[in-house]
Amino acid sequence: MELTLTKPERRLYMAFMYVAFISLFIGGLMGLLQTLVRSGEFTLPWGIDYYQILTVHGVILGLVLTTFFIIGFQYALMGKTVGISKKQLRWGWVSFWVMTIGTTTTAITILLGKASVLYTFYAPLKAHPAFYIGLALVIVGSWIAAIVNFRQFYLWKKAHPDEKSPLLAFMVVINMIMWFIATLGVAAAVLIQFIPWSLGFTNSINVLLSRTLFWYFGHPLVYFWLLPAYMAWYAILPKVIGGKIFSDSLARFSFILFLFFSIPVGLHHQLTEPGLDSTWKFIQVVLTFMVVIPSLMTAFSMFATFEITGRKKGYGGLFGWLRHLPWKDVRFLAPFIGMLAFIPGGAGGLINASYQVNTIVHNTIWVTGHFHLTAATTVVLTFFGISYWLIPHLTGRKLTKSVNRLGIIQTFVWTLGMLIMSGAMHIQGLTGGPRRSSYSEYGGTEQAAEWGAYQMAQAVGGSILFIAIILMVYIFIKMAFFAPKGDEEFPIAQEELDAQPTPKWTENWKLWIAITILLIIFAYTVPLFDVIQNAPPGSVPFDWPIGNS
Ligand code: HAS
Ligand code: CU
Repeated sequence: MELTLTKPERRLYMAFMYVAFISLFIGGLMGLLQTLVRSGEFTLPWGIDYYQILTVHGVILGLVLTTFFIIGFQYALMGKTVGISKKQLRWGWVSFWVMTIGTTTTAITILLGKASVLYTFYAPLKAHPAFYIGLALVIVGSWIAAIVNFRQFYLWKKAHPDEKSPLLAFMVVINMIMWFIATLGVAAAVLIQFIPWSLGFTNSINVLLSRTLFWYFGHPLVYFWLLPAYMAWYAILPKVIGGKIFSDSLARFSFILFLFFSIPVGLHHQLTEPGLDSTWKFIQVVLTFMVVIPSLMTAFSMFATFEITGRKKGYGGLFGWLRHLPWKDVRFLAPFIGMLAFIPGGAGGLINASYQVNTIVHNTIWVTGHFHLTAATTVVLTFFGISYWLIPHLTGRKLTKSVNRLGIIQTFVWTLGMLIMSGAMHIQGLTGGPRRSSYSEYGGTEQAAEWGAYQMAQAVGGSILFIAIILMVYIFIKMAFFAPKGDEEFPIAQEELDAQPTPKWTENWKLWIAITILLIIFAYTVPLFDVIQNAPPGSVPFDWPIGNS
């Protein structure tokens, strides 16, 4: 059963989208500037610091664009499948404003040059207290959204005692449980460590503890981005291509596995860090390979959906089914290219996670290449794919042929830019090129010319990407304000009529949360205990110089 979104609802969901697309523009502009600086051909004007724009880029795209888009999209999915009450809607607005005030506070500190600490805000880099307070508000706002979603789901379950929950609502709840448990780590670091330290109440900070708490959150953060894309792949794309959901149970089971294995793996970002025992690093490496499984299940499920739908339409042969796919429909094309990008993107992830191999790529610009394939291509192209129907649906307009065509061009421009930029990053990373660095020269060695070429390629890719961003912002404005009035479909796929019923155990929430917590306790108790117990006295009692300021 699908519900109709009311006018007040649509306004709330659109509010999140406005912030998301404004962020896309600002963050994308910073990305362009970064690649230009790294090319060695351009110096930032007005004394602006490289690390300042790098911080804007990471925070605005990695944390703000994603969180706003995801929470807005998830609210829309919940409104469509289980409904939202007037009271919940009010709390929805509270979540929006708390997040927006937090974002603004953080943004101001970065723009004033008081928080050039990058999106990971590693201590001993120190920002103005308002930076951390703003971040804390964004997290609190997202918690309010999580609680609203849980409540929506709970009330629906109570009203429909013997029915299975709508798949998309189930997925949203999983993602928000994961997010809630994960953000406890970063909230602890911010509230207990960073805020007192930046206010001057304490004059030292346990660096390793803060980084460990950050990555306890940082890995599930990337799955918090990925899962909404998977929601669209599992439950929306089949409708767009004229098919059915491949397997409701498989989709639910893969999300449950994501809940279990997304969190107890953060140490794979700290494999080269001293002070953490290698046994526990190894254990988390093994758990990281566990979290690959639900992605492989997803790949399998996507192929199956495409093939079954194609055969039903009468396309035979080994690859005949590829031909039936609606290549000219941007709602399909953009996410599909996202999937393609995830093949090398995921493979790169496996390389990163392979413990010793990590020493080759860690802290090189290879990692930047990796997350521009996964986050900035797989996830972002899927989010764009969603926007092409969601924005007009929310504003009561139509996705016109010409916007569709522009969207296809946008998708290709984006893909081309990312191929060039991310490809050059991967290669330069393998030759040791550092990440998080404005270095554009490598003093007098034979690598100078080679790196110069890669960095030039990154600037070319970055410029192409910026054109794609301008196109996307234009498309957004068009769909939000100028497209002809009409009713754009909110595509939600159905199961086959003769599908096997989904087993009841998939909704054993208490058990899923208990297993999740047990796995976290198992993976993190000893490492955290070590880090606290063996902290050097008075870890870092000075202000770290930031950038070249
Ligand atoms: Fe990662 C670093 C390991 C996935 C994002 N990652 C990062 C950072 C970010 C990030 C932002 O182990 C940098 C953080 C920082 O600032 O330091 N990553 C992995 C692994 C996976 C993975 C094992 N990462 C992601 C995703 C991200 C993301 C998803 C964002 C959305 N990553 C690492 C590690 C590091 C790391 C280390 C630390 C590196 C270091 O040293 O600092 C896995 O989840 C990947 C599994 C995925 C697959 C692919 C399945 C393919 C599918 C597509 C099917 C295609 C179809 C179409 C159906 C195995 C589902 C086909 C059609 C045809 C016609 C062919
Ligand atoms: Cu990770």
